[in-house]
Amino acid sequence: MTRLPCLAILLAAALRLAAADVACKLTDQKGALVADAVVSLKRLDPPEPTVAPANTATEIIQKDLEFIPYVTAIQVGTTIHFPNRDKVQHHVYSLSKAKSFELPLYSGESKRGILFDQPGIVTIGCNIHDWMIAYVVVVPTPHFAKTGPDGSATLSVPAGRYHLEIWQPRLAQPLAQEITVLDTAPTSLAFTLVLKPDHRIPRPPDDTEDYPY
Ligand SMILES: [Cu+2]
Repeated sequence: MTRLPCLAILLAAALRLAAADVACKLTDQKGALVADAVVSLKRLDPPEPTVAPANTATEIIQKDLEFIPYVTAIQVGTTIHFPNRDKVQHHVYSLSKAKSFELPLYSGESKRGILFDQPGIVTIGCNIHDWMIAYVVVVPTPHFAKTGPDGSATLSVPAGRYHLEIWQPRLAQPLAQEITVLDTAPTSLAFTLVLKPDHRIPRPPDDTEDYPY
């Protein structure tokens, strides 16, 4: 009777041991390190059961008339809250196909969180301050990471064959390829992304006067 649980524990331990690091380094066409890129790995083989997100909620704050962070990566099924840390009101919305919603003018905590229940890219804006923008990358896998200023993202995944995808706000289309992760050695991957110019709307020069926060 105790055998089965023991086997299950051994199997779980073996699967954990089989996890391997996948280290990605991203540069652009000029050789500059690329931050705010989301790397995701969806396992193709062996098939992976659908799992609920490890973190079911996170937040994107509004501070100094900006959304922070600029890019957020989440697994499908995660809720995001949008607290307003400014003295002025914000009107948060999205018209994206993967999630369209609206949080009419408010201060402080948002009355409700938004559940992101479909994979895709969701662009978040503020109706009052046109330059405020944030992106939510909703991925159908528990394996994802965002690059920091060093252009690096490391994922720890069980060995197997994966569909790798990279998204970044200035990438014309996501970069995708198949990779095989072995548990015998870490995987190091380098990517050169062809990035478009940054088309973000600039803030007004005297915004502190017009928008006292
Ligand atoms: Cu605003």
